[in-house]
Amino acid sequence: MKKALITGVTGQDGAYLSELLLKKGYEVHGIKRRSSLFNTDRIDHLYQDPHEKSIHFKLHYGDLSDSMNLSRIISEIQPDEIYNLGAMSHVKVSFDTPEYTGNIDGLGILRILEAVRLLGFTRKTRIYQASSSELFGKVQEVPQNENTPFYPRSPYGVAKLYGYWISVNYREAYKMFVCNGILFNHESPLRGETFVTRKITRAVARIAIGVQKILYLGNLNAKRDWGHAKDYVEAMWLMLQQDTPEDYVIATGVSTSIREFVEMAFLELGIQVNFAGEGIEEVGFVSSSSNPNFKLPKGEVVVRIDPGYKRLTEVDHLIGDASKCQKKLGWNPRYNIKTLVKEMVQADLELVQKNINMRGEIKE
Ligand code: NDP
Ligand code: GDR
Repeated sequence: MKKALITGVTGQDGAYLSELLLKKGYEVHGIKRRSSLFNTDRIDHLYQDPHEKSIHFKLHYGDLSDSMNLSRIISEIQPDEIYNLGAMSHVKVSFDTPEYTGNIDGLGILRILEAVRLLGFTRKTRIYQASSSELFGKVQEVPQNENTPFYPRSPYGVAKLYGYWISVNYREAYKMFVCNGILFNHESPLRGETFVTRKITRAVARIAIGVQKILYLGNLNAKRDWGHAKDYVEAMWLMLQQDTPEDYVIATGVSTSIREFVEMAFLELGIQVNFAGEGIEEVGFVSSSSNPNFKLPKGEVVVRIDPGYKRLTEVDHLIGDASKCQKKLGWNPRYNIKTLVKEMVQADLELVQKNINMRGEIKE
């Protein structure tokens, strides 16, 4: 039975990857941070009572800032594969916590690489590093592929740049099996609520039900290549099953603006939203509402701009060319932007409806 270790197991990708590896018959170990509240919502359905005899899913306390903790866990498990998904993953927040972001997102993978090397597992353990389309940052060419020059635009992007290159360096210097997955944005109903897609789908559901009035957003012009996390974790696994370690861009090849995403999400509930005005005066308003369950008055303003959500340096346009991965790994996404939006809006609607009590109040 193969053993995998996942950092960031409590995150969106950690949850989907755990499910995938368990289905494939792996023994899965995850590193979770100690927190004052439960932080395992996304993986609670995978939990197995540690008192049972044959357990295939185990959690270990740890942190990417703690080399000794990582070394001990790796030495105990002796994993065949390590997926380094742990990160301070919010681009805007990285401007507020640049040093911490550098420590975790940049040096975290170095600590893992060194632990594997010093423990003598360089031939045994294969490593996946969660690199990002944020490496491309300022648009140099469209679409972006494995040869597009990097130009990160945030402390997050710069930290991930270190993570990318140190992974390449250990592969070349020590002949370790390390792959960078340069993944474009991928979303799902498990996406954190402060990333823009989830913020939108959650707000759309709440506005439709009547428990929220306005969705405040920053830059509506940015374009992203959005895929589904379920598809993307499969690509991570495929990278580690090849004969040679390489880096791969994972993307859908379709980009959508934030404004278009908002329109699509409202439309999923039969609400047509149009935009008018410019800059921080721009608003999104209801132009028609066809679903009798979600009747919103025509002309009602439901989207406004809050400049506080804008970034000091923005990444304007990301669209990936995943032809290498399609050719070499045989990977193709099952979801497209329409099916992604549909699944996210419907999941958030269900969640809001479930959380409304008999008196019509919402419990968060
Ligand atoms: P999430 O934010 O959902 O999950 C991040 C995970 O990292 C959480 O489990 C979090 O734990 C954990 N973590 C944070 N800080 C530490 C730390 N100091 N030590 C150990 N673990 C820590 O991110 P995603 O699942 O969306 O992304 C997974 C990885 O892929 C990240 O590295 C991200 O940067 C990268 N990436 C993501 C893309 C995307 O579109 N989703 C695209 C490209 C790259 P906790 O639950 O306790 O906060
Ligand atoms: P991103 O994702 O920065 O691409 O990083 P995010 O969803 O945060 O932003 C996407 C775009 O939306 C614009 N935007 C807003 N963003 C947020 N969060 N909140 C808002 O209110 C808002 N309004 C407009 C942003 O300016 C941006 O242009 C994600 C993360 O998962 C990273 O970890 C990962 O590496 C990259 O995707 C690929």
